[in-house]
Amino acid sequence: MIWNSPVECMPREDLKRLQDARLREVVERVYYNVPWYREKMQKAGLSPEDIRGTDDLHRLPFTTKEDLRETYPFGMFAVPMSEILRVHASSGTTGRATVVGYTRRDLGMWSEVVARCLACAGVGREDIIQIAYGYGLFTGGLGLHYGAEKIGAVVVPVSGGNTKRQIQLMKDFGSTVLACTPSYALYLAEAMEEERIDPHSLRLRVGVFGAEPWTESMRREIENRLGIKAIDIYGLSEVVGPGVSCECEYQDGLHINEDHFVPEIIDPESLQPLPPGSRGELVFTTVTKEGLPLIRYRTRDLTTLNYETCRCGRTMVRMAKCTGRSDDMLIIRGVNVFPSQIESILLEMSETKPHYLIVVDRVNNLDTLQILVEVEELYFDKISQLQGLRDRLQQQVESTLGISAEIKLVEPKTIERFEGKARRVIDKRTF
Ligand code: DLL
Repeated sequence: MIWNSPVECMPREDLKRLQDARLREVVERVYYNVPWYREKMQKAGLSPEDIRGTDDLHRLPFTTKEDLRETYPFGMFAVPMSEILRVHASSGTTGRATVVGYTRRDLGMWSEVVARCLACAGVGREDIIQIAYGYGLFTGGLGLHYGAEKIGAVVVPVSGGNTKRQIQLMKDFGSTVLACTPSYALYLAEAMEEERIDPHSLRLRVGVFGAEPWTESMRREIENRLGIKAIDIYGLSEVVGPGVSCECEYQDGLHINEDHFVPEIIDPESLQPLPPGSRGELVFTTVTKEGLPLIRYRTRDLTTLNYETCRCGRTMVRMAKCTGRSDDMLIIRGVNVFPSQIESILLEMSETKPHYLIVVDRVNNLDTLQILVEVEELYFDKISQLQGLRDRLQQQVESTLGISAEIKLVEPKTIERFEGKARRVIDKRTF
């Protein structure tokens, strides 16, 4: 079902006109209400009238997470605090949190875009949705919550963690939809196997997974183990939280709610916009937000955009699954390495489990790469097989990444599990 077909299937010329008008409005609002933006625009020699539509986007200054940190906590809000109804915050790996404020209209818009995403994922009012994203300052729990209520599904607001109870509720309530991080979905699958619960005996049919990168092979793994359709949902707190984009039943790119969030792809080095179809860093301008409107916010997520109409009928542009960020790339012995490349290799092997840890270090001025990976119980006692497996993994990593790695096969369940976002890389180097 398409939640808002007049918008989601709008002819692209009409959409462009809508975006142009909304962009003009938001530029004017930030210019007059956020001193930080006014200063930036003045420095660039721009006044609001110079921006007539999305074709002028490239003239505007960028906004980064660092900018939000510098103006912590509320320095970039565009309305008085009396207009703000809720705040969320994103922890980030280092430094201060970034804080996001929502007005009543922002919260309404957020529920609307999440409702669109859930409908896109095939979720409807007959569904029982178990929300196992964390509730609290993180946007996952509450973001999914209000969107699910809007479409009229039954919401089970269980939040993250307490795996045994998650499984119990899934059984007792007959949850049909699971919303959590993909790594937690795998963890749940594993816990079910341990408790000898056949996931296929549950009513679960769809997973709405996001908040961290995951590969196509991980999708296949989750779909097979849980017997569900695994849908990718994307978002970031600064822009709104979950609901920025989501896959439809064709799982062929995530439809961006473009009437609210205007995307661009830039070269993360030169910062120049890239032509349609190029892979680069995703940048968003929020054209309707009131509390914290953002102009050209650099997500650091790497993707491509596909403007063709989807088989589902939606005209909203699709972004490819994000499997890397312009800043999670590791440079090991001068070679660019994406953790997702390593994950794909591990998931291709039937003997290994999708639980791994990448440890990067520097010994005698030489970078080292160690990959710890759990081995299926079945294989763990067979030393000769383990040796062979280690050699194969080593070769595979070397031929894919172009650098060698030390593979350490570890016993099942020895690598730390996460209820939220998984931390899979430890970089011990000091630069
Ligand atoms: O993770 C919002 C969210 C909650 C999205 C629940 C989906 C579901 P942040 O904590 O601000 O917000 O983290 C945002 O997480 O820039 C991406 O790098 C990454 N990310 C989020 N969704 C995906 C996804 C939430 N589906 C950052 N695939 C983003 C890959 C994702 N990366």
